[in-house]
Amino acid sequence: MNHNLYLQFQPHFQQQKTFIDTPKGKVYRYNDSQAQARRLAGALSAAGLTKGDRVAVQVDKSPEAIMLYLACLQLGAVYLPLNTAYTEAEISYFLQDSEPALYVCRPNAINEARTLARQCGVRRVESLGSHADGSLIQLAELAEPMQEIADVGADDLAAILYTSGTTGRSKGAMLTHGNLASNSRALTECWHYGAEDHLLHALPIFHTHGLFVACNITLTAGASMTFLDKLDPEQLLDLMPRATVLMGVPTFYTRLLQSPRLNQTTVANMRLFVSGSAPLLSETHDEFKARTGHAILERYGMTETNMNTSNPYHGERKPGTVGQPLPGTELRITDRESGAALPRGETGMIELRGPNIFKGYWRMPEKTKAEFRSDGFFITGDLGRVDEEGYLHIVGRDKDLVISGGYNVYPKEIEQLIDELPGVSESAVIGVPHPDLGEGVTAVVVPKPGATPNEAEIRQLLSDRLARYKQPKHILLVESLPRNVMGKVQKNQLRAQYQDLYRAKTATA
Ligand code: MLC
Ligand code: AMP
Repeated sequence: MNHNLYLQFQPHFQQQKTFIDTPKGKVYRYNDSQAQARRLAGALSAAGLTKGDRVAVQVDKSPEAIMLYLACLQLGAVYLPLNTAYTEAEISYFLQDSEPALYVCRPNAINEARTLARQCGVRRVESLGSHADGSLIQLAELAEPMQEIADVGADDLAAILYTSGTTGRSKGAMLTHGNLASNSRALTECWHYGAEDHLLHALPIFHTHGLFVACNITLTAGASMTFLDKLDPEQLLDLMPRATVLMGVPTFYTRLLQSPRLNQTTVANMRLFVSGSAPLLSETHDEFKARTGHAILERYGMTETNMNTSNPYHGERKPGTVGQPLPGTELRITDRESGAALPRGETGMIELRGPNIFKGYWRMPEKTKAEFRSDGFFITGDLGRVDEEGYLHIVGRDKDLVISGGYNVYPKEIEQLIDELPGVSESAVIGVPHPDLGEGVTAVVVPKPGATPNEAEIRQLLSDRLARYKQPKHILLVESLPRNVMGKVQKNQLRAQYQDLYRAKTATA
């Protein structure tokens, strides 16, 4: 049996109905989108790509990028989207690690991309722009549309998504056709997603949330969506009268709440607001409910696991919780060290098992092994407890991770770079409460005796090596870092000490 995720979307591809539209009124119908995806698959195939080949993609958000994703599925190639904010230094690592057969970049970056690809041993580079432009589109115009759909097993790779690690080295999470297909079916069912739904899509399409949750369930249900380049709350409010669903990270909701236009009338046509990727504050949930009458539905996911739990569509959506396991997903809370299951109500490590859980980290068998229990449960690194009604409360993280505006930032990666500066003795990067982004990346730096590194110098060092969103919003110079008796830096203490750093500042500090 062919388990290609593409087959789950195929029933809708004959239709003339809208798949994606844009605020400027451009419409991409299902049948036309499939035709373009087939031409792209034909172009990839003519270029020699075949099942299992990686296609690394760093392009601006566009419907054509989704068609490229569909083309990769059809061909059985492995789609590997990259954050548009990544610098050349970061991309270089991903290209070397994943060894793609093709690197697709933005048209205006083609020359630098070719040089980089050559250095990384990637033989082919094409471009794709956000105005249906780029060399890949030209190739597709000349290509023989591909008709056949690659025969893949449920366990074959559909995508690799890189996620930073606590060691500072990014890991490629291998997601299979079975992972993506099962998760989008579960979400479609749980959120009552149907062909009549219209999603406001303002998330990036290089992460699980904007690509797999948003696009895969739209495609599974045969629904439609408006693609917005980025979050613009006023634009969202303009479009709400003709939409039914919004998916966002918590920053979407805190920013929407700042607009006086957010009220019951503006949202009258909407049936569902979904939040995830970072904790939604109970106050945000309550304030949104008071203003609009809608209880935001919070769910919990991870790059490695897709979506795991969700508050119910019908029934109570409890603020501060991420709901119950999705159908087919098993959840348990364990003792962090021993792995023994804990009784309900106790706080411990969140572990998960099910068809949604990834296959492992790309070419990192040891790391993969370390994050799974012998009975197949994945150790998330998130700490939580399950209440008497079966709702999961995420109470913290065992991993050293900052989530800023829904993007994961691993302190180790930044600390390693800062520590390279000759005048720096050591550093600790922490996340502290930020009114707009949830957590603000903050660097606490200890200069070497007699040295006087300044903030500008540190910023300069980071500027072309780290994506902008990873760069500290604040750099604090201190004499020493607090340590426990074992010599370990006490980040909790630092977080407590600087908890009001951004509170007094403006929302965009
Ligand atoms: C942008 N900037 C950020 C940032 N986003 N800084 C810190 N954290 C962020 N998240 C910086 C830019 O570099 C720029 O810096 C300045 O802020 C303004 O940029 P912008 O492009 O205008 O930002 P904006 O459009 O306002 O974006 C903020 C945002 C966006 C929160 C809307 O970051 C976003 O869409 N986040 C969603 C991330 C996401 O999709 N996560 C899902 C991961 S999947 P400067 O200095 O140049 O001005 C996952 C699994 C799951 O977690 O469960 O879903
Ligand atoms: P990522 O690796 O980008 O997929 O981020 C996954 C992490 O985001 C999880 O391990 C959680 O720590 C966090 N996360 C996702 N959804 C939620 C949520 N609803 N509440 C709290 N944390 C969340």
